[in-house]
Amino acid sequence: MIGEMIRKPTVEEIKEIYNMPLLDLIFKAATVHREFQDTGEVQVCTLLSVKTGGCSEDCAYCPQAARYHTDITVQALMQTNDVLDYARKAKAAGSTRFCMGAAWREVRDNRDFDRVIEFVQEVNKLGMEVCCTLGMLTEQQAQRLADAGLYAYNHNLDTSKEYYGEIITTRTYEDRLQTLDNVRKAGVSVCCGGIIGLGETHEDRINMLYTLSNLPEHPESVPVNALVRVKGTPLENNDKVDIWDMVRMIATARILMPRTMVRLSAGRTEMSIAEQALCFMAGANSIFAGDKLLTTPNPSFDEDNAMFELLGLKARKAFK
Ligand code: SAM
Ligand code: DTB
Ligand code: SF4
Repeated sequence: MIGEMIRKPTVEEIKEIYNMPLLDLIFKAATVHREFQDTGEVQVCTLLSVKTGGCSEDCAYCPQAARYHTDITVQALMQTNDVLDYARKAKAAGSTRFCMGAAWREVRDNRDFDRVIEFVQEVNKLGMEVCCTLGMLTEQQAQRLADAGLYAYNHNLDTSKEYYGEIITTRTYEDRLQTLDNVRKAGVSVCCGGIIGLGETHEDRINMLYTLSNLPEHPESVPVNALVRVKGTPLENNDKVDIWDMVRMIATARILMPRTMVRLSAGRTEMSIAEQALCFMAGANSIFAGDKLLTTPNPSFDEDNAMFELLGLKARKAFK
């Protein structure tokens, strides 16, 4: 079974892959990667937090939740021109996907949403893949974003269904799945993944991979984030994510979802080039570039360009 393209794997099958001896797992993932993807290419995405902090939710990892006392500066929704300046700079630095994030529980049908629609229209005109992550969406809101030119929507499951309640209590796993369904129905590309390092077990990670790979269609992209431990959040004292756990997670995702872009997401500032190279070897083929994620640091464009040069990687073209 291992090595075949498994469309809807069982938990047992995923467990078997996830628990392979590490070097065999990396080899298997690298083989699948070579069969289904162009291994010389990495998708370069840039994030911008268009509305920062003051969020009503209680996601235990998040520096933007109003109830935790973190060092971020709360900022209302940005102006269109400022967003466009940033998108142009990202494009000039080699980024092909621009993802706008808002610290909202859900989208509301108000003037702020009208302005986000304008962001989407304008960034789309720059020839970049436009992505948003704005919290929960109805089908109508997803359709409005799609009509404005939205290419992808990011909405993470974050962890397993079983562990979810330990991390977030202000919304349910079912809410998340409903939004993913609404995005899919609007014909928008789905970006959905999770975080490791929240205190979850290996079983939770396997269960999250089960949910992701058993969605009606595999997400087009799966971000794998290592927890960024932010002072003031309940998880600030968690252990640093072990690089081998990151590699195991990426490799399993690659084998389960061969056609998906697997993104080495948050946590790269704490990884060496050699460690990131292992992640690419294990099937990661996308990163967030630019010196900030949403509110926390990320390697600079220059550092990443030097890494690409060293590893012989090229940025993937938009809309491929
Ligand atoms: N508010 C919207 C939502 O929660 O869907 C969109 C923005 S939210 C910040 C997007 C994602 O960022 C979260 O689902 C989570 O996976 C990730 N994230 C937030 N804080 C993080 C952290 N400290 N470390 C790693 N990933 C994080
Ligand atoms: C994703 O999976 N990771 C990105 C993006 N999707 C929105 C966000 C990472 C955020 C890390 C913490 C911060 O910078 O605030
Ligand atoms: Fe709010 Fe999103 Fe952060 Fe949760 S992850 S607190 S919903 S910004």
